[in-house]
Formats: sequence, structure tokens, C-alpha cells
Amino acid sequence: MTISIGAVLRKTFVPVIDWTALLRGPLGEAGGVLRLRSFEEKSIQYYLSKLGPAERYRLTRTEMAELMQKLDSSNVTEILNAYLGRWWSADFAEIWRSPPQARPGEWHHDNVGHRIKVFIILANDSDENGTEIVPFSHVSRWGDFNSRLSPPTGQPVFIPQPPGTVFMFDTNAIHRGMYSATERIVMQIEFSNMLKSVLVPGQVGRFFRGRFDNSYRKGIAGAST
Ligand SMILES: O=C(O)CCC(=O)C(=O)O
Ligand SMILES: [Fe+2]
Repeated sequence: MTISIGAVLRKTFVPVIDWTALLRGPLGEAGGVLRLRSFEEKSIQYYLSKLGPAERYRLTRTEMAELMQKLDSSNVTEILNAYLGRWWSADFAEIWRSPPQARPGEWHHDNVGHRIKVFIILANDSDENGTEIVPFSHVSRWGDFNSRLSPPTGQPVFIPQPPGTVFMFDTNAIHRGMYSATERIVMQIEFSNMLKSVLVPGQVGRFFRGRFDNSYRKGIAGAST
């Protein structure tokens, strides 16, 4: 068995940093998964045109700031303050195609402790595409930040994703993607405690995040988050 340095750093720093997360406010009360105000057709088209025919499109810092303004009406900043504490940053945002897939994703947490993803659905024609999350599993203190999970005993909720759907979830909660023969296009923006950007390697943080992305898209097995 090999233990990577990344795994050791995650195991050391994630629990310490997560100790500062308040987990309060609307997201905490809702159990780590919360629906937000839907996006209008005009905004959907705006972001779809940024993607064009590409596989993925990473938003610039300026585009991320603009997206934060669009999310303003949902009080995302206040929700994050109450949940993560004030030391969070908007780390990373991209638009990606979740390709047609025969099987659902594996149950997992993202191996980075508390980290929020906002999903904005830009295209989806299938009722089967979506995300399953186990509410209130967000408070789990994982002993391991390098693994997948066996099927949960808690009751998952399925989040159906017609275009325009916006929701946020803590990727420390147990979750998985549900896929079908139809493509789905998702825009995601991520938030975590600033210290994770420098102390926690993996699919988290502001500076190195881009290097680690896409693993679950390339094939669910072997994904690192
Ligand atoms: O595809 C999905 O709905 C979930 C993907 C996932 O596990 C994640 O973004 O952390
Ligand atoms: Fe995940």
C-alpha cells in the first residue's frame, strides 16, 4: 500500500481547518444541500456561448466575480459566511459537459473536507441526470481523505436538474452523480477555507485546483475526489 504525501497533508490539515467551519445558516440547517434561485434563460445562453462546442471552459477571475454578482440575489455570500466562517475564497469555476454514461457515479465525499460547490445547470434533457446527496452527512468527520465510500445507510435525496436549476452542497457530504445516455452541461463554482488553497493538495483551493480537475469525468473509477 502506498501513502501519498497529498493524503498525509489532507489528513493532517483538513480536520484542523474544518474545525473553524461554523456549519450554520440556511445551508447548515438544510443538512448541507440547498436549492437556490433558478437562472434565467438569458444567463443560461450567455454561459453556454462561452462553452461553445468545447469540452470544458474555465472561468477567469473576472468572470467569477460577475457570476458571484448573478448569485447575489440568493445571498450566497451570507450563506457561505455562516457555513464556512469568513475566511473562504471563491476558488475555481468551470463549465463542463457530463458525458452520456451507462452507470451512476460511485458514492463518495470529495476528500477535501468542507468545501462548497454551487451547481448551475445549463443544459439537461434527461430526468435521470442529477445528483444524489445524503442530507446531514455533511457533519461527518472522515478519518480518511483518500477514498470512495460504500453505499450509505442514510436516505439520499435526488436533485433533478432541469436547465436553470441552481443548488449548493457541501462536498464533505456523501454524494454521487446520476447519469444517463444524455449529456448534461453544468457550471460549477467552488468555495473553501483560504488555508486549503495552500495547505491541502487535491481538488480544492484557489491556486492548484486546475491541475486536479476532471478526474471523475474521465472515468468514475480511479477518481481522486
Ligand atoms: O455529477 C454530479 O452530479 C456530481 C459530481 C460530483 O461528485 C462532484 O462535483 O463533486
Ligand atoms: Fe463529488
